[in-house]
Amino acid sequence: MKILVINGPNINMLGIREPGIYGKNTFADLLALLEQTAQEEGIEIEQYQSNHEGCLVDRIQVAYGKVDGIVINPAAYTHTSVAILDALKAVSIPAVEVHISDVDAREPFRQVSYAGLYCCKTIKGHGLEGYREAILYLKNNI
Ligand code: CA2
Repeated sequence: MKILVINGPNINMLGIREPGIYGKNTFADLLALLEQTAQEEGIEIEQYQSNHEGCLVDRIQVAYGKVDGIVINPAAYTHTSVAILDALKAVSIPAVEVHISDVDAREPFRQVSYAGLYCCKTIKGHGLEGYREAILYLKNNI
């Protein structure tokens, strides 16, 4: 089984500011968690992070026919990107949306998710652990 984990803009800056919202963990900690999860679960996990909407769309398209599931945190593009929603629909790969923070408890604009309209599950407010939960969900449900 192969899972692609996609992260949007500024996720690579985790741990640098706003620890009250996103926690103290860094992007390197997230990469370590993904590696550990892959080993423990005996699955292949590839990760991709970009600050650019079109690059995220391109990466989703490249996954067509090549991965079994997608875990995606589109970050700020969650709330704006019809292009990412359309890319997910186009490749039709089972996907789970992850948000590190509890977006429902934040500004109203963060309570809209375009990617979430496609995803079969959304995990929010569980910190980095949410990525592990999303991977396990895909492993057990696809
Ligand atoms: O909670 C999440 O995972 C978010 O997707 C994170 C995004 C935010 O725009 C979404 O509304 C919710 C932000 C990514 C990280 O942004 C940083 C901001 C300051 C310092 C470090 C990272």
